[in-house]
Amino acid sequence: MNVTLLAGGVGGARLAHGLDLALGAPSLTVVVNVGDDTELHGLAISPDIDTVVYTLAGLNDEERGWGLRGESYATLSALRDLGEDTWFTLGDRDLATHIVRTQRLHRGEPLSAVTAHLARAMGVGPRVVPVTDDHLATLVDTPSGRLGFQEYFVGRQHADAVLGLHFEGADAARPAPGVLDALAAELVVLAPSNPFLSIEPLLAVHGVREALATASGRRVAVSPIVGGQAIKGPAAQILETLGHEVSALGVARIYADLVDVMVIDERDAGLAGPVADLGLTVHVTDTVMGGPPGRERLARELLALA
Ligand code: GDP
Ligand code: FO1
Ligand code: CA
Repeated sequence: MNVTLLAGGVGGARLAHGLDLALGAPSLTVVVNVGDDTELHGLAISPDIDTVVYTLAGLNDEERGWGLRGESYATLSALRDLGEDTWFTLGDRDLATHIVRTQRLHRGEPLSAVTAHLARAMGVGPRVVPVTDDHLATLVDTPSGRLGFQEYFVGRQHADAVLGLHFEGADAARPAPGVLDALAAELVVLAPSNPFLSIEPLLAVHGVREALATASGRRVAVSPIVGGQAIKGPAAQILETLGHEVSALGVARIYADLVDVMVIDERDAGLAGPVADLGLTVHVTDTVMGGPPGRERLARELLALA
């Protein structure tokens, strides 16, 4: 069975890993958000792509969710001594990824080709594809004004209220090669990623929302909200400030026109009725992915829904 996962960082990467274990690499395509991408120290950084690739390679730092396990920070410390801003923690080995990416982009390679090269070099089997090769940057409107994504998320620790989001470049951005084809898979899964910061920017790329809305395969979304809370990050706060219910039902309402099945956590079993009333099939299970066995189990349940 061909399966496509739409993914942000941590929530996306965990489920990608589960699907890789359950399915075997050649049948899996992971389409990844690039709205978080930024440039620092002259280097092109793609945090969600790297989180997915490092996780599939078994190299990621599980505790933090981003970056490589067992990192050292000698280069960052030297950059600080040279007067550079070092608020964004780049490890020595992680920097090698950014150097290779930057060098290949400067040579004219599209991000999708660079990502395929890096994934292959790290022994990753599934196809990992940025949603677009074009410029797409998430900007966050807050009471303090419009902030760049990493300034909001890392620089200010996502403490500002989110009043709105703007996806710079979305009007002109075209899906990367293979993205629209991947949406024709027998099973398309929306990862339990942040609906506003990870999934919305994917859908904002020209043709992606339409392709998902009319896809002939089974379309399944997994709620990132469990028991009224996000497992990590600002998803719950953003649901609230943007006027949505802070629950798996609030998420289901956002996805109702795009998916057939909503997977909610067993802690939220009481919401199964209201979610079904949206016209969705509801699957209730333990959606909290700890280690590899939990990820694989959830992935197998999703495959059975196709
Ligand atoms: P980011 O780009 O690193 O912020 O990661 P994503 O957008 O892919 O995922 C963040 C969301 O994933 C958060 O809202 C979390 O609540 C959710 N999440 C993380 N791990 C899990 C999990 O094991 N199960 C579920 N249901 N949601 C998760
Ligand atoms: N997230 C942080 O909260 N603090 C950091 O210092 C940080 C560094 C970092 C370096 C490389 C990388 O690929 C990701 C990094 N992240 C960091 C995560 C990144 O900001 C993500 O965009 C967020 O986690 C949201 O997805
Ligand atoms: Ca992200």
